[in-house]
Amino acid sequence: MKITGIELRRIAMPLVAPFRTSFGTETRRDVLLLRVVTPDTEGWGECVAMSAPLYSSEYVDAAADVLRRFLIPALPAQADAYAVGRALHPFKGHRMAKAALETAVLDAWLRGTGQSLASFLGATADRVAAGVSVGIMDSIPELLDAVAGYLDEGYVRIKLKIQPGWDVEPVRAVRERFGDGVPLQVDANAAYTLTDASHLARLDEFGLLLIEQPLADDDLVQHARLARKIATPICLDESIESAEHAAAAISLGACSVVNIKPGRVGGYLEARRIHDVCRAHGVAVWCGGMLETGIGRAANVALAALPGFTLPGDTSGSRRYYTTDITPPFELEDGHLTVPTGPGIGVEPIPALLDEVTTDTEWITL
Ligand code: NPQ
Ligand code: MG
Repeated sequence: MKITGIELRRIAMPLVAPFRTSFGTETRRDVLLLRVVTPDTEGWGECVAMSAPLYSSEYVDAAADVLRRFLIPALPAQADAYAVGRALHPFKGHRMAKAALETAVLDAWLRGTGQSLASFLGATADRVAAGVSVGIMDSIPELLDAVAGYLDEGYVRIKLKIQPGWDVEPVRAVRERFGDGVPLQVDANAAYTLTDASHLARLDEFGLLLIEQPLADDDLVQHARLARKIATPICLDESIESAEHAAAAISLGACSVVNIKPGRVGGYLEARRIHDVCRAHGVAVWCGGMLETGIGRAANVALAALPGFTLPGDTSGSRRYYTTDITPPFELEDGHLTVPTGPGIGVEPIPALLDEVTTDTEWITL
């Protein structure tokens, strides 16, 4: 497939409400979109890097820079989806930037062949269970109102963001109000240390599905130690950047569940490898989220339809984050999202809506 050029497009999307995690509060999503153009078709990719390097070392201006200076110029004249990974391999890190580029090429390529991303990846489901990530709030009543709203909308699993000072009490309050039947889990975004083990063990009585990334990103050994001190299963997010990391974490006993985010691991092909490694070891996976627009959401829903995705993901409906998405919105039906069946990622931005939120465009001729 010949690539004529690539557009880098920056958009600014206001969030429906501030989203607070242990690393900060976001009110707006500054997203980098890539549009790969070929003589016959085009393809879209969304870069999940945040404006600031708070979730990981990547941030959106750096992603745009490495794409225009190194990654895009390294693409071969004839590129299929597998060729992109090989061409980008010499460049260290920058997985979110690489993922966006590989996804845009993959989308264009699949549109050319008429195959859906879900079918290409090996999806076996036509809909996926929708979970929701609930931010840290100023008070317990405010949290309970938010959770009640999501349960009313049909979400089948609730994830509470936690940090020191906002952990046992919010979990207890949600259990007391909504009962033990609600599938519930927590995400610390690396906010604790191993010295907090006995405190984290206080979560054991609440029957949580898992605790996500309690300790630092680079601390697999300490996660393995923590796993022996608490009953709640440990799930890793930030720590897992590749299939090799997943294999290491599993053999160390650092986790029994993995959150797969294609952006964090360098793309959907690496995400599928992690799925395969985990499945072979009986480790459950689920699809994480990075407040994607409909572009990134569509591709995540396709991935979440693979057979190893046995836990509900952070694949929420569009309106969890955005009043107006740039694609036709993803909506819950009976607590599920429908897997797109059209060629490629199966959705496209609506031009007028895209233009309204665009802050910058840059065209790179290949
Ligand atoms: C997580 N996501 O699982 C992430 C973290 C996260 C849905 O909980 C802007 C962009 C703000 C990306 C806040 C969810 C974000 C972000 C949190 C990602 O750890
Ligand atoms: Mg997480």
